[in-house]
Amino acid sequence: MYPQIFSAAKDVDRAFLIILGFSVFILVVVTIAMLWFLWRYNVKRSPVAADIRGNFWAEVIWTVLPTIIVLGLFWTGWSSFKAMRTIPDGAMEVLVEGRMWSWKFTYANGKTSQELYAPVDTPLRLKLSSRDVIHSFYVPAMRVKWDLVPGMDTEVWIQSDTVGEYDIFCAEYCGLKHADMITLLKVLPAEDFQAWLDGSAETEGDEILRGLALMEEYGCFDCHTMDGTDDVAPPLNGIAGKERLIILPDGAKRTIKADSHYIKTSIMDPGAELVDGWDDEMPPYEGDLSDEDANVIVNYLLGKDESGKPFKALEHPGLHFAKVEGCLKCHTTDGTTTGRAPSFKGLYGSTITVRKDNKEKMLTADEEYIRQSIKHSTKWVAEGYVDSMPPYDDLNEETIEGLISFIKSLGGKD
Ligand code: HEC
Ligand code: HEC
Ligand SMILES: [Cu+2]
Repeated sequence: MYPQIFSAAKDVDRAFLIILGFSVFILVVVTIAMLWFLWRYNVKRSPVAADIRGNFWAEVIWTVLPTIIVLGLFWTGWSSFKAMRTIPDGAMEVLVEGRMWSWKFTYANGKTSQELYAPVDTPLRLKLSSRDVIHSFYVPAMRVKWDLVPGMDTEVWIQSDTVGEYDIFCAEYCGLKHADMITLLKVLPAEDFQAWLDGSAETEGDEILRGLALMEEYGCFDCHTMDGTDDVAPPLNGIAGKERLIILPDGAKRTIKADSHYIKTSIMDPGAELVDGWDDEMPPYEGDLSDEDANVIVNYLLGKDESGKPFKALEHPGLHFAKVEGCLKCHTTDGTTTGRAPSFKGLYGSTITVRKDNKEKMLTADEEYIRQSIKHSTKWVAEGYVDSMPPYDDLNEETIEGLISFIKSLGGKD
């Protein structure tokens, strides 16, 4: 059995052991009685069956005794159930969203993650909801299993007295990749948890997302793309190590390699090292962007985390959204198909056949169609697929824009 790390779960184990122990005891008693009757009332030993009618005490015993036993078993179950269902006041709230086929955890400060982080010795109130079909939130180490039913808000609570990592499963068959709905409950010391929540201790994915979020916040993508195409400014993907011909304020030209110093100067004081061929249009971010945030962006553009460890080469910002929102559980980005959903590659601008009820029509996958498909406000379903995509109508505009531009960057069929 998993270790006992949750006080309320200890009662569950106790109820389980009492009921199991009692069942084994009854099994043994009944088996012994049966064997004894076989031997004692064998036709050789008692050729004539006794005809017994009515026995007050026997009837009292077989009515009262089982009633007591059943009530006792009920009590052990009930008391553990009550402990699991009584959520302590002031428990930390986390929203748990189940969707085909991943989990999303949202904390009070708006931070989201795909693994459930929790501080040790702190009760968590988990508010469960489902985006699409019925899922079941199952944490064996907590002895907690509760259904997520679309349209119905439910909650459970957990608390761990030990730091560690524990499995989380979906325990309700929810379609093809149901088995992929595995993630971790990561119980951290309180300070580490706070640091994680405030975003200063980073995992690879978070670091990428922070750089990305900052760039979005400061409007960098209004002028720069991340997919190699020119906008009013040079694209920023793959900038690390690129040779740049720059113009210094005195008009002199120089060729340099884009390192962290250059990138930071380009952000804080763009006029100081202007890229040849581009206008001096970028606003200086000196004084606006804090030094720390600027470093996060620089690292993001260099493809390194804070400690200088490289993370996978810079990708299109929308790809991160696609990963975080779970789109890639069903869609691929390389033109292959999982059979579950059309690939994003080559989707943009392609002609596709969609159907609704028995009607069928051809249309071009333009921006608007992609946007509606994501929000799921069309009930038109791509030919050859079933309508298994969950609606994403609560994504914010930036995320949707990012997803659309990512799908566009993967090109059209023509
Ligand atoms: C108003 C449009 C605009 C905005 C907003 C903008 N930039 Fe720029 N950026 C430019 C232009 C134009 C250039 C090329 C001229 C130059 O070097 O200043 C440039 C150059 C750069 C360069 C050097 C690129 C190279 O190829 O060498 C970097 C790095 C950069 N910007 C990062 C950022 C970041 C990070 C942000 C957001 C914090 C941002 N930019 C916001 C217009 C913009
Ligand atoms: C559970 C699997 C699943 C997930 C998760 C999923 N999709 Fe889909 N998606 C589908 C299926 C199946 C279709 C085709 C049926 C239809 O048109 O509704 C589809 C269709 C689409 C289409 C229209 C493509 C076409 O050929 O008509 C777009 C665009 C799209 N999805 C984008 C997304 C984005 C963006 C996300 C993440 C925010 C996402 N999907 C998440 C299953 C999924
Ligand atoms: Cu599920």
